[in-house]
Amino acid sequence: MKTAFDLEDYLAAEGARVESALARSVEALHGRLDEDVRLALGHGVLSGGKRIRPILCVTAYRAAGGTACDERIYDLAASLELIHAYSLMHDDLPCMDDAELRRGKPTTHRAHGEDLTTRAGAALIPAAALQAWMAAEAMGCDQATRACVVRALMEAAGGGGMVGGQWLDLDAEGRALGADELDGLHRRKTGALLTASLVMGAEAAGAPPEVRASLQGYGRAIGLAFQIADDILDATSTVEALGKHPSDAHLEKSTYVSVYGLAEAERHARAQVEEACGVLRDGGVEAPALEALARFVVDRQH
Ligand code: GRG
Repeated sequence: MKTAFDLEDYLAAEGARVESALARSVEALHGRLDEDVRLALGHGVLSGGKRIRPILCVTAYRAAGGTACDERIYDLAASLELIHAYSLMHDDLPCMDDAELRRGKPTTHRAHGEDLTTRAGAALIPAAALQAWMAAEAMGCDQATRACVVRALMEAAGGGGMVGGQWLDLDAEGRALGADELDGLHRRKTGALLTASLVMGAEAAGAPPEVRASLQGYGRAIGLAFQIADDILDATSTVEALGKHPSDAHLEKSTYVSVYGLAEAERHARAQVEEACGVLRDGGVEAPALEALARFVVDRQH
């Protein structure tokens, strides 16, 4: 049934533009990396996925009044996906989750080997920073805005964000975490990059501080909701639907399901979605697409 905002169409259209931007990113590395490293990188970057981070970035950009609708905003948004891709490639390595499947396909190291996957993942970090800088420059953002955009991306990717969260996660294997510890870990590991998606869109659009703050608050709330949904799917879904093997129980991880139970975890995720939409409304940000995306974060099947 069609609703006022057709999220399915939106995800398909935006996802296609993100795919084109990612193909440009991989192509731009031609001649700058050994070709076998670039092919491994291409496997990690172009093997599917929901592309939720760049879609959130572009959507936030528009909600904040941004008007560039051409390739440049998608190039900026795709820099987030380059960081996300590297994190999954490294997370799947034998020294971490040792995963064989990702998005229904062999993981990058299963297809290209550990050495090339490690190198390709590392190459993606500076490539993402450079791409964000150059895309913001092409969009006509001034130097201060370009610096804000790249800083948001790198801070979210770094020790105070995703890498720090992953570190805490590895450290916590086999240990029972409390609710606050779990939130702290996932605000960094998963939430930071999702929040940066919104912040980068807002910065690139030159949003006033209250709109930026509202989009950031929305990002923080859906960041947590996204991880709770991820834990629920890991506990309840199938390899076929997820395109990967559930791993939390096998790695003896504390999750939102192990800490709260299934029903309470679902309630907690939905409360975060309501919080996200409330923050938008309170900030005067009128964005049906962002409200629909918040609901998608918890309603998704993979
Ligand atoms: C060595 C300490 C250290 C860090 C390296 C590996 C790494 C950096 C970070 C891992 C971070 C990580 C795996 C976060 C998971 C976030 C998450 C919920 C991923 C799933 O995202 P989706 O559902 O995936 O958007 P798709 O496939 O749709 O792109």
